[in-house]
Amino acid sequence: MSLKKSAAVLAALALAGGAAQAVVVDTFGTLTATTALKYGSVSLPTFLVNDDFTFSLSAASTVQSNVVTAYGSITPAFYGIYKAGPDATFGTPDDIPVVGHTFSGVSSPQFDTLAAGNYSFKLFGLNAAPVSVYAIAASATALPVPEPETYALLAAGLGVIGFVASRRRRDY
Ligand SMILES: [Ca+2]
Repeated sequence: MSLKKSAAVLAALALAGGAAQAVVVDTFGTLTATTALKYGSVSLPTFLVNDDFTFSLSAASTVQSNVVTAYGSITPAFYGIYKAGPDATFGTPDDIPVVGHTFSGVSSPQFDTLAAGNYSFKLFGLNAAPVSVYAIAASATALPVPEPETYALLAAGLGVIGFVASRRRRDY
């Protein structure tokens, strides 16, 4: 089964079970540059993993995340980053998907640039073993904020380019 098909199957399963409100399993709190780990487990084969891990960003950041199966097998699996939406509550229909990552068994670190705000990692997957344990690792690095001098330099640079361009037009 291709990744796209796997994601479609998972999305259908998630919708089928969507009547039940998603339960916030755990929270990272405010993500920082220090990598934080959260664990989840599932103990029934073919049972759908549907876990939420909320986090917040105090500034626009690059978020690094990865889901690793520590024991057993959760495959196929999908995790997305969602915003809480206008009602500020996770697990309700107005949640806004920001980005999604699919993996089968083994995943690789993902990097997403996000604005300041409240988010949730939403993990969907099928347990393919009697017992599976997974870990989600996440950290955030604030994006550099340009200093006023940087803007002044940029404006000066653009001015010089404009001056040179106008001189060239006059020369020809
Ligand atoms: Ca919501």
